[in-house]
Amino acid sequence: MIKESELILNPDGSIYHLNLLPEDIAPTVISVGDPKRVERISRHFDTIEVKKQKREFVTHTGVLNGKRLTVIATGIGPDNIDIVINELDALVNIDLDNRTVKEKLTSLNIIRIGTSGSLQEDIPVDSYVLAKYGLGLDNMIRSYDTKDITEKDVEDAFIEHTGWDLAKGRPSVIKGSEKLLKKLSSDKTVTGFTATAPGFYGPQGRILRLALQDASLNTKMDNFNFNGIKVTNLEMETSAIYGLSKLLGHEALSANTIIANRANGTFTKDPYKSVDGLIKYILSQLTI
Ligand code: R1P
Repeated sequence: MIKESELILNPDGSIYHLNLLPEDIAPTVISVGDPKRVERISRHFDTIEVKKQKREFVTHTGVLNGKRLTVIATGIGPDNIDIVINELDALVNIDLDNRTVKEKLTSLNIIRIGTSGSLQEDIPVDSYVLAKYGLGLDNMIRSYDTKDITEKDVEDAFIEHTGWDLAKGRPSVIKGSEKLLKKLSSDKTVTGFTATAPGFYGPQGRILRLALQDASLNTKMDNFNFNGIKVTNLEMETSAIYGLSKLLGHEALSANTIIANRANGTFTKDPYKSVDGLIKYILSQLTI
């Protein structure tokens, strides 16, 4: 039995941060960073049956073309992903009344629809990058036992190529869902290797007033190549989603629209249009 201090429930029996009951979520969950993006997705649904929120964790569940879908906002960063993926998993795989892990486990499909910066000049703004791999620079996943889920040879090559300072933790390389990558890929998408940073400024090489620990890291990242695998883009959630999903037995795939190209300094003309394009694309691929 999992103690009250470890599996925290609200007075109505819902899970602590997400404020959701098991029946509130669908087998396919779309995660987004921005809470306002939830409505931009659920407006396409034919019906919406659940609208709940606590803090930045806004959730809508409904049906589109006969398929039940949940869309949930994670807010920004890998620390929030730890909360969202663990609590989504608890909703399907822990009996909340008995506080015990269910015998028959459920695997969710988790698809991130996010925004990101490209590191490669040839991946221009408004491209849709589907991450075959996530590169975790954030270390969140290292609180768990990761020995069976990481691509250690790629990690070692990245550490050596960049001269990575291990005082920042050990980068992790984790593969996304092949099944979802196949389902969501088309001639409109780029298959990528998405790096997840633990912050927006220094951790992504942006300088406002503070000097960086390694000012040439982004350049070294963009010319890292392991057997044809190049780091395509930088954001703040993908690798954490991949790590926890893999450990818990869920299928996860991250789709990001490129709103900034860090290699040539360009920014999309219209970020909302860029995001809406990716939303429509993913919804249509999911409900074919
Ligand atoms: C930073 O501005 C935020 O935008 C990106 C980053 O991953 C980070 O969460 O994604 P979202 O647009 O999904 O939030």
